[in-house]
Amino acid sequence: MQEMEETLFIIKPDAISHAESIIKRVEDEGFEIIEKKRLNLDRKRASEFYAIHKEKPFYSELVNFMSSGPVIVLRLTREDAVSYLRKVVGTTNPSDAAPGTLRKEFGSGVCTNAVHASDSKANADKEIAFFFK
Ligand code: IDP
Ligand code: MG
Repeated sequence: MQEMEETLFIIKPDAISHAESIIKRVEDEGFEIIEKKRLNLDRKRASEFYAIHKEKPFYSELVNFMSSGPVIVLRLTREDAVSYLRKVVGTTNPSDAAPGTLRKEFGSGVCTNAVHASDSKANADKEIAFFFK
């Protein structure tokens, strides 16, 4: 039996109109929602959240996008939550993502890719603390 973990999931501004289907999909995959909130990230909070990417050429595009409208932030739990959710989400670029993944279904570009999922247990802990502690 695998270990219970928590991970952070975000429905990005481009996918907010699909929030209901996305949340249903995540629950159907066996995740439980511990906490959930809808909020607007201002530029400062979005920059802080993605600070790890501040040297990347797409950083300002990403910060603009993430502060362009409401997001829904979810604290999720499941066995093997971090890597399992990354599989459900799919690759960064929706055009490379496997059929059935959330980014394939709801993403429209490498920046506007519908959802965020923590990429490691350590980052999941940090990201959960960023929004919920
Ligand atoms: P990930 O979300 O799949 O972990 P990262 O490389 O950590 O991908 O990038 C964080 C976010 O930055 C992506 O989800 C996407 O929204 C955006 N992004 C990544 N690469 C590009 C790019 O080349 N152009 C524009 N935006 C990008
Ligand atoms: Mg990442």
